[in-house]
Amino acid sequence: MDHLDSGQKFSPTQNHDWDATLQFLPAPDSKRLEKKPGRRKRLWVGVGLLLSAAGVALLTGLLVWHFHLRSDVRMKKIYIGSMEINNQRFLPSYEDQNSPQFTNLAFLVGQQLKLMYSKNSVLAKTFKGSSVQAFSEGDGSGGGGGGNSIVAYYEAEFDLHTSQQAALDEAIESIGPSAGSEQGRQGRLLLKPTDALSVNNVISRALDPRMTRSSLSVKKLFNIHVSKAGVVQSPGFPDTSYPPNVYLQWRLRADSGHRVRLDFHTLILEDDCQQDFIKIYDSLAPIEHQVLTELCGYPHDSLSFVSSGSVMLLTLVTNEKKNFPGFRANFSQIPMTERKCGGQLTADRGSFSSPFFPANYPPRSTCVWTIQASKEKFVKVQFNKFLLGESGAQCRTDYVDVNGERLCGSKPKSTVITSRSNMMTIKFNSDSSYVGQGFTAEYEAFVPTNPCPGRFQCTNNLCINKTLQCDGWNDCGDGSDEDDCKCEASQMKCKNGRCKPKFWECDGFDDCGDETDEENCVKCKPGEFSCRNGRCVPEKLKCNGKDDCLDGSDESKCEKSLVLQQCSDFTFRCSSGRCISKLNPECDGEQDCEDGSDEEGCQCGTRPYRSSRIVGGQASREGEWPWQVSLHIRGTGHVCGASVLSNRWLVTAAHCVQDNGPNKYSQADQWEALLGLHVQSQTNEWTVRRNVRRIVAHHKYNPGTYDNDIALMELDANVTLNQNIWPICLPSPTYDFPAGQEAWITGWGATREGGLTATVLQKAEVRIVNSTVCKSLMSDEVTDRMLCAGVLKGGVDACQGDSGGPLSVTGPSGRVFLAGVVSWGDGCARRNKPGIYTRVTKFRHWIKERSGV
Ligand code: 4AZ
Repeated sequence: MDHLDSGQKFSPTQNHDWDATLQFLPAPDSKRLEKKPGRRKRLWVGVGLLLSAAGVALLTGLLVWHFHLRSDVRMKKIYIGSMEINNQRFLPSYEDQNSPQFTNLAFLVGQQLKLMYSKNSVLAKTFKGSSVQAFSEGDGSGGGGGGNSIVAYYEAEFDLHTSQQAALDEAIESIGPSAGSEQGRQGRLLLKPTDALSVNNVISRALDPRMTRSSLSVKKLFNIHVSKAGVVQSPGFPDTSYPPNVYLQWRLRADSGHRVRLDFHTLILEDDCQQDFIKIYDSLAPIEHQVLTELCGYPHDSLSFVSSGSVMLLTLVTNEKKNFPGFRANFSQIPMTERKCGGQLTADRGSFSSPFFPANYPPRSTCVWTIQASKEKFVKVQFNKFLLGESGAQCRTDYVDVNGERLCGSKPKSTVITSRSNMMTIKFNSDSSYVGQGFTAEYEAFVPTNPCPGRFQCTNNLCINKTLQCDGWNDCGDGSDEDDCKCEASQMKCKNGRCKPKFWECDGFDDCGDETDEENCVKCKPGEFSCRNGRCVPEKLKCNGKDDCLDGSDESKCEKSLVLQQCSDFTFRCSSGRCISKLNPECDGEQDCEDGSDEEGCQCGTRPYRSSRIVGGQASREGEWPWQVSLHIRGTGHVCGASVLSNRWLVTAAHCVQDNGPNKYSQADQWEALLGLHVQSQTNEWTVRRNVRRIVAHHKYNPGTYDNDIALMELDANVTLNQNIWPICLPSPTYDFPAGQEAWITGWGATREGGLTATVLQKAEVRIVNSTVCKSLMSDEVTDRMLCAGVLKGGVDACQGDSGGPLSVTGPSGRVFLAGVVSWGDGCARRNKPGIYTRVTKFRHWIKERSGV
């Protein structure tokens, strides 16, 4: 079942064109506005026919001068603001822009603004008019108290010379939150007492210039009440791409005493936020001071947002037409009383987290936890996830304060802080803008003389199981569990005391962390460059545009990619047919080909999470491998893996789709593909099930040798890509996956040779193994269309049921490339028996030819 199509959809008929609702009040002294210099030019146009040619030329010259050279050309600038009106109750009729109550209050707000701006000479001179956009219930934080206030949202327009811009910004900023109340008191003297508003919390900021682009042809406003949960989505979702050149606003209002919650199910926009983006505000108007987040592309962090009060604004701005699905999000409301944070913690161990974790915390939150453990014990807190939004200098905006020490931004997993007493106070604070996912923390009281009973204590105070000490992996996070180890015979000892497998020596990677495994390698003579393939070439041939090493390594780390005189098997060929010197230039975020073809088709290989810890065979996180597919045979269940190449095509192993006695695996109708799956037999809202329309196995697949073990599967209907379904990048034929490079294998295959298959998707890190070494290790033939990867000391490998799945390698820009397809091996995870994979670079043209991807 494809869950993407279900759910209560929001009806776009609730829209209003807000252009029609903007009525600007006249400025206080608009008569004093200077005449535009352009008027004088019109006189010239009135001159007789004989002079018309000269007149037109002169006019053109004047226009050029006027628009390009003069620094004081007039311009219009829009500020968006809000003010809190104290001691007034919010009425439901204030939600209706056409009600008399709205009109009356809007008039008073306009008067108030006029008055406030009249006190500042810059503002008084340039203010053109204002319009109230909406009202919401205030929380009384501005001094009114008890929710007895209203927030007014307005737009103010100013007409100024370009040279006055900075002065205007400064003047607007000078009307700080407290200035409003002062102006309000003065206001009472000038306005009729009945018209005076007591205002507070006056904030205004320049409107995001991308929201005033002249190309924006459709502006729409949707008013939504979130008391009943529902769905909001970009127009056309999920069947067609969202429309170009639109500026859409969704105003979300919760009942009094409730927050708005918005959870994105899918969000895929163009990568460049200058073109298309969504922005979410803790407000009903796009005030920059209250932006919760700005998102574009395929964002990877938590996509659940909670407001501080009862309103939230979602905006979508798009530019020229591009083909991306857009978004779908669920809205709901949460009582203010729910999930209050902070409090007294008196147990000797426990946990706490930022409000609404794993959703982003709401802005303007403060929580204080006080830990009081038994006497004579100390307290330590370990942050397992720590990601705060905008951190600012000296952690002034969003921060966590632990016994006076401030933490902000992002922190590595397992950051530990200890106190030297049995008390600890933790304060969490978020300001009005840019939220983050927050943190989870565990605390524990300990006897100062024995901080890690029965476990190993890392230098950073983390406690880990003793079995993890000296196992070759950095479990502490600071490497201290791998220091001062006694190395086994198969391991080398680094200068820093760590042990690393001997076959990692001289593989071009700094495995020790202090380069000792890369020292004393068979070196080339002085003045020679040592190629990755072991050759030595004169140093001066490096970066000369020719592949002198014959593996491209002398041209791979050059400052600039050169256009080569000749192409070779190792150089990237641009669409123009010209070849460039840079190694693996595709989708690395830099344009290397003159025609930009190295950065085309790069909507692939990104995912919600980065892999962090190196372990052999552990459960992956949901969405970590969005290209992983589970191929099911009807009535049997999971049989093979596959990878998503596009919204229609998968790649798998040819040996998965061979008939086997009564099992007609070569027939498309026997198969079912599960995309976005994490746990076998547990589908969720992101899981998509598709029938297979067509199987294209490689015509040269050899069942005896497993040579050319690759097949394509076409789905019977396109899938909408989502957070958990995303294509992996295909490497070009010249992409280099050097020996020693880290790679990941994933699948639901057997967790040991001859064992049972896994329920939760497993991942393990392996390394690419040198082909010559591999050929010598394997008893069966390893052809050039195969690639070896594994951990030679054994214990980590792909196994039965993983076949067809990906061997994923992260490129320099963080995008993931499909280096191999799980194919075969001598058993599973045996010592000196790497796994054998189909070498995808050898089949790049074949894939293009057969699937168009
Ligand atoms: C299999 O039977 C299989 N160790 C896949 C991979 C490996 C071994 C067996 C590699 O599908």
